[in-house]
Amino acid sequence: MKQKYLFNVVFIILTMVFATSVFSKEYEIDQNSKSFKMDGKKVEAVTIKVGDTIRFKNEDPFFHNIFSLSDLKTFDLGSFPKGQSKTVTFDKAGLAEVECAIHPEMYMEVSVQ
Ligand SMILES: [Cu+2]
Repeated sequence: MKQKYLFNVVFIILTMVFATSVFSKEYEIDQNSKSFKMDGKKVEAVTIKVGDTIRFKNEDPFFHNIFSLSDLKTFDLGSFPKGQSKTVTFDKAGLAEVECAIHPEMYMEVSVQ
């Protein structure tokens, strides 16, 4: 009886992991000319789904430090140079404001649905 319960728990966890890996997407948002860009175009807001990941990639010849103080997702990626990237996975629905600690003019919103 206990073994069957354990089996079911493991099965459910594996199914969830599989579903997340198949259906979640990774978006790349570049830091370029002190702007957030996606596919070469400046973005001030993006809409993603719960479970999706954003890869923040620095394409500028100087450091950026991407962070968010939002209730939805608080993170601080630290300073990183050109060519490096860091990822953030958004696991709840809501709105996150994303900024750069070095360049106050950099700002974008991530809407997680
Ligand atoms: Cu910056």
